[in-house]
Amino acid sequence: MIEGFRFLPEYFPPAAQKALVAEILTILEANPLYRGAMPRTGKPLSVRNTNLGPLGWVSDIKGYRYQPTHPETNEPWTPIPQTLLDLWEAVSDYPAPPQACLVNWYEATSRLGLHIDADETAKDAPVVSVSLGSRALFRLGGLERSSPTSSMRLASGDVVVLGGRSRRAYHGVDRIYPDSSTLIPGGGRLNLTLRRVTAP
Ligand code: MD3
Ligand code: FE
Repeated sequence: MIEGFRFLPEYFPPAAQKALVAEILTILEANPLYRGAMPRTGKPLSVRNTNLGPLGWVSDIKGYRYQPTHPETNEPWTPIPQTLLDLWEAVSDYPAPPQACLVNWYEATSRLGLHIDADETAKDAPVVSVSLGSRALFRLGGLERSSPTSSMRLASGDVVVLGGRSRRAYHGVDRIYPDSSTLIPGGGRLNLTLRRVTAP
């Protein structure tokens, strides 16, 4: 496995997962999921998303960027919950708090093609990911699109820390296992990624 990748299975026990899902579902009322689009083509993304924190990652026909407000409500994003700030503090080994929490919502047929995360200027900060709900088949490669990849299932409560070289690695989600969890009413998968966008 590529240097800097840390897998923390079942970091959140079931009761903590339930509390976190409840908190996120409440937040989604004022901070709704929306469907972004691919830069240039405007093709709709397979995954709906929203953000928490002072900055949020947005993708539309004009490009990828971080911005302080929700693109549909034009309101500031809701602050990042304390549980997630505590997680960052515990696992990131980074001297400043995260500025963005991207919330990705996967339905049964959603997928996320192989990509790198390159829109953050704090290049030495890790990304910390939390999976909730249905399991996903996650694929992690290397620094080039042609690098060999390996696959693993991410289950509810799992945390992944992407530091070091893994931060620049290609990765994606090949599929969701829709009936693998009852955590989220109606099924589905939530992935939360904590990010530092600018150097402190
Ligand atoms: C490896 N999310 O939000 S989580 C993303 O399950 C993203 O929603 C996936 O890729 C998801 O950009 C994967 C694990 C993850 C997150 C960020 C990474 C792996 C990563 C950044 C760099 C390298
Ligand atoms: Fe990514």
